[in-house]
This record gives sequence, C-alpha cells and structure tokens, in this order.
Amino acid sequence: MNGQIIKVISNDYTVKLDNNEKIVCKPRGVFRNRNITPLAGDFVKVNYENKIIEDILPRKNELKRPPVSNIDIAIVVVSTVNPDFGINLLDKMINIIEFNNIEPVIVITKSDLSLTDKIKEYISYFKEIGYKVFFNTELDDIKGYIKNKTVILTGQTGVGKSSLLNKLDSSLNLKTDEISKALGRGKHTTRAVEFYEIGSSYLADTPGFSSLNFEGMTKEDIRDNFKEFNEYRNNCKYSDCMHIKEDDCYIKNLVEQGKINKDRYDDYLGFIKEKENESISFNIKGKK
Ligand SMILES: Nc1nc2c(ncn2[C@@H]2O[C@H](COP(=O)(O)OP(=O)(O)OP(=O)(O)O)[C@@H](O)[C@H]2O)c(=O)[nH]1
Ligand SMILES: [Mg+2]
Ligand SMILES: [Zn+2]
Repeated sequence: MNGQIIKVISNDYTVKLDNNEKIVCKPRGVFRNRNITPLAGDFVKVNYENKIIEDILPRKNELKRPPVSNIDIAIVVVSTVNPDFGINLLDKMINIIEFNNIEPVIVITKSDLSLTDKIKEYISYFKEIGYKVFFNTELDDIKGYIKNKTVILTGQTGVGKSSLLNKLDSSLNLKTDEISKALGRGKHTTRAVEFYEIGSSYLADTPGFSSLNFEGMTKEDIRDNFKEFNEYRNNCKYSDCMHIKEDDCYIKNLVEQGKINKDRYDDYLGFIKEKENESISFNIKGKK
C-alpha cells in the first residue's frame, strides 16, 4: 500500500495511507545499512501486515532543518513588530526556499499592533514580482491557497507561527510563546516532526531558527533566486552578468530607476559578500 509519512517520533513513522487510514510503521532494516532515513513528507510503500516501510518514492525536495521532504509551499511568517520586521532576513529566507524548489508564501502577523508605510511598500513590491502575501487574518484565503499542498511554516521565533496554525485549526491547541521554544529546540524532540491535517492540506510547524546560511549554494544560485532579476537578465551586456560591477547592466539601471527595490538589491550585494567570505574562510581552513 502507498501513503505519506506525516509524523516522525524517533523511529516511529506515522503513515497516512491512500485509503486515509493511519498506521505507525518502522523502516526496513536495509535503510539503516544504506544510511537512508525516511523523512516526514516522504511518499512510501508499506507492508500493511508487518507495518514496515518498504520503499521511499523519489523526493521532489528535501530539507535538513527541519528534516522534511516533498514540500510544496513554505509559509514565511514575518511580524511587523515583536520581533521587528526585517527585509534582510525575509530576503534570505526566500532565497534559500527558492533554492530548494519550494514556493515561498509570505504571511504578515501583528498588523494589529503596527503597520508602517514602509512595510506596506514591501508588501506591494513582493506582490508585484509574483509572490503571494497574506495577513494572518486572511484565514480563508490562506486555506484556499494551500489546498492539497504539503506546507511548512518557517520564520523567526515569536513571529506567530504556532498561533497561525491554531487559528487555521482551533482544535490544534499548539503551545505558543516560551513553552513552544523549549519543546521545539529540546534535545529529544529535534527529530520529531508532525504534519497537521488542516482541510486537505498538511502543515508542519517548525521551531524558530537562530541562524541561516547559504550552505551548498553558489553566488550564481543566490543571484538566480532573486525572482525580479530573471525576467530582464538577457538585457545585460554579459549573459553571465552578476549585476554588480559589470558595464551595461540592465538590472543596475532598474535599481537606479527605482523599478527594482533598492533594499532588496542591497541585500543581494550583502549575500554575495557573505558567500565570498564563507568561501575565503573555507579555503583557509582547507589549507591547514
Ligand atoms: N498582537 C498579536 N500578537 C500575536 C499575533 N500572532 C501571534 N501573536 C503573539 O505572539 C507571541 C508568539 O507567538 P507564537 O505563535 O508562539 O510564535 P512562534 O512563531 O510559534 O514562536 P516559536 O515557536 O518560538 O518559533 C504569542 O504571545 C502570540 O499570542 C498577532 O497577529 N497579533
Ligand atoms: Mg511556535
Ligand atoms: Zn546585469
């Protein structure tokens, strides 16, 4: 029988079968020998009688932290205040999500506390370049958009990820504030992931992260994950233009004309610098 892993607690894998039944399975011993770990999100073949995961179907994508696979959408939750809205972190999360072939969807929280013109400007800009942006009050729209999708919630600690899940499904009763931090980061629960069924969607809450980097990505990858560059890149003089110091760079012109958001472009320059510094320290370490 086929199904999808929707919950992992140490070596217990809850599989939702195609007939909607849920069973708890163990993985086949051979996975361990081959160093294969089934992930929450995996589509699997199971032996129903023995409750064994026999096979893992090819993954569309997989993430290390949280350890999940086959994600369609990552909801990037950002608050206007507490913690303050920061375009740099948002751009970084979007870049890494794009790199993993996942669609980022932005959800803004705490607009009841504050909503500056600057944030409104960013919201319209993100919409203009093709991203979906919702407020956490637009619950029906969010539900409609994620219908039948496998979704993770990501974002800084305290932005309101668990609160959003509770609002999407009031029967969830997820812990918010301090307690959720302890749970999410606790040693014994780091490998625990659960997808909640909300309507016909699967959503996983993830603990807020403390640091993010561009591990495994090249400078070109970082460039190509800026959606608004791609449409116009053929207008640059050089086909491999990095849009930094090159002559006749169309993208730089668009930034000067205010058609590409300057803050986002500055974040791009910063990310490239960060990547360069990462490579330098890597080389130094490598020589020792
Ligand atoms: N005023 C207001 N408060 C909110 C909103 N969303 C969440 N909060 C509050 O913000 C605090 C943090 O919310 P959580 O849902 O625990 O945040 P989280 O993103 O799950 O945090 P971690 O689990 O630590 O990653 C809680 O006190 C919530 O009640 C909102 O839209 N408006
Ligand atoms: Mg939480
Ligand atoms: Zn260019």
